[in-house]
Amino acid sequence: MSKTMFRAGALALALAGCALTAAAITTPAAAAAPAAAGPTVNIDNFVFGPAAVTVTVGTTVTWVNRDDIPHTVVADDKSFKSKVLDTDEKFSFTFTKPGEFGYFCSLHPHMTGKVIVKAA
Ligand SMILES: [Cu+2]
Repeated sequence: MSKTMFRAGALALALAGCALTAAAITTPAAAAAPAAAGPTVNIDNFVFGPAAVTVTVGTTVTWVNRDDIPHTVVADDKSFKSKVLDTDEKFSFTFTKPGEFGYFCSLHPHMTGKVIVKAA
């Protein structure tokens, strides 16, 4: 009797393990975006660094606030706009058109940067 129960428990664990494995395999594929991962711009001491990055069309740029005060990332032409980023929060934007995209921090407008997007 107890042996049977043990086996049933082991089978349940094995099935649970299979379900977890299947979920682990399925999730990243479903979340995969066509965009290429691109450079990271660190926001530190009221500076976007590097101040200018050059990417190709389809590249995602990620900003990370390494400062201990909030900042934002807002395009001059408003084509992208982050929420207020607290320390260690991130914002990503995928550039789909070539051009030069200046941006600034709406909380500290003297903070500026630029993304140069080249045709792929
Ligand atoms: Cu700021």
